[in-house]
Amino acid sequence: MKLLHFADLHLDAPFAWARPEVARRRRANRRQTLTRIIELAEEEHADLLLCAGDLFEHERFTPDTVAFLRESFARTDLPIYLAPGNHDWYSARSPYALTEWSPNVHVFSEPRLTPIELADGLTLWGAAHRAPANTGDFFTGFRADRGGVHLAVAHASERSALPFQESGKEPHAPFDAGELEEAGIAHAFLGHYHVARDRERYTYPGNPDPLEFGESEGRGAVLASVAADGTLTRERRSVNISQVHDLPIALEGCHHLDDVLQRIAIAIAPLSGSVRVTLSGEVSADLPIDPRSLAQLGDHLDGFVVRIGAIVPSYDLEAIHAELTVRGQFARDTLEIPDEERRRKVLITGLRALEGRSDLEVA
Ligand SMILES: [Mn+2]
Repeated sequence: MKLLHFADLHLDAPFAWARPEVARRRRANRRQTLTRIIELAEEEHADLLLCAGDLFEHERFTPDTVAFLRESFARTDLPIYLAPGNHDWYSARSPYALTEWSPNVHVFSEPRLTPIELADGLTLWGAAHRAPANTGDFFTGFRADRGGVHLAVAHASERSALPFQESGKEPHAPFDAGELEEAGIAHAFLGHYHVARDRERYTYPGNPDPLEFGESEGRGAVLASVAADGTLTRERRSVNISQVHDLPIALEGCHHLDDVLQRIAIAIAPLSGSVRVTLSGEVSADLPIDPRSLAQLGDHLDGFVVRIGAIVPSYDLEAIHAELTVRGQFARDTLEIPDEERRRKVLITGLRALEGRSDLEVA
């Protein structure tokens, strides 16, 4: 039995950071990613396709997205099993309930694991979130009521992984990995964590198309083969459409704004898709770095975000030491500090405080 597993596509995600036309393009990319996933399943002669939740966002989906989903699923003979998550939770008003899906589509709609017999001796158990929050553990106390090999598809949070996943992730349908063995589940195909995670008894494929800047590599859809005894082999395939780059740029040696513009322009010239640059380094305190004035550099890109990182203003310390001013006197006073590194920190922090700045942390 060969299957393709994905999760967390988040169709109709808002991309609030982006201009409206860019956000629209990013949403279109997510649809293309689904098309690519279905094509991959067909090319690989998978027996079925699993989606472990957060296929779309219940708060934001458009009727057009639902029509797109319906048509995409109807165009293939592939059996498709959908387990609603916390973003696409199942209710009587959900597209899951209201859409006339083609016969190859099965939506798990119960808030507990229910079975589908995939083959003789092979059962797939799936469950649905029925609310956007406070969904309990699907696996605790569960025991398969029959023999054979048992697989599961669900949107759930394995507890030991919570600290490693994106900050602020809520424990939706939390469970402990040990519960799977107790429940007699050979393997659980899960969603919710966007960082890919492969363990003996469960798999998180990761979000198949980028949602955020700075996402780790290695996310995608997982092609898995399950042997008659439940042994699993799997490989992850990249299916992303969006190109997203997160680029740190050091501004050392930039003397004026044109230097900064040129340095950023050179760095982003070979890139396409969406780019976020984070500026850092010690530069003249007079250098006018305003993210808005740099925005047009990214006109050739789908999306461009400039972020000010650890920028430390440099000063002409020799000239300041000679000044007959309060800050000149302050600079001369710091000469009494014997440790050179400490002297530099005190001096720069003091100079910035005298300018009325509140970002006094010196790298
Ligand atoms: Mn989720």
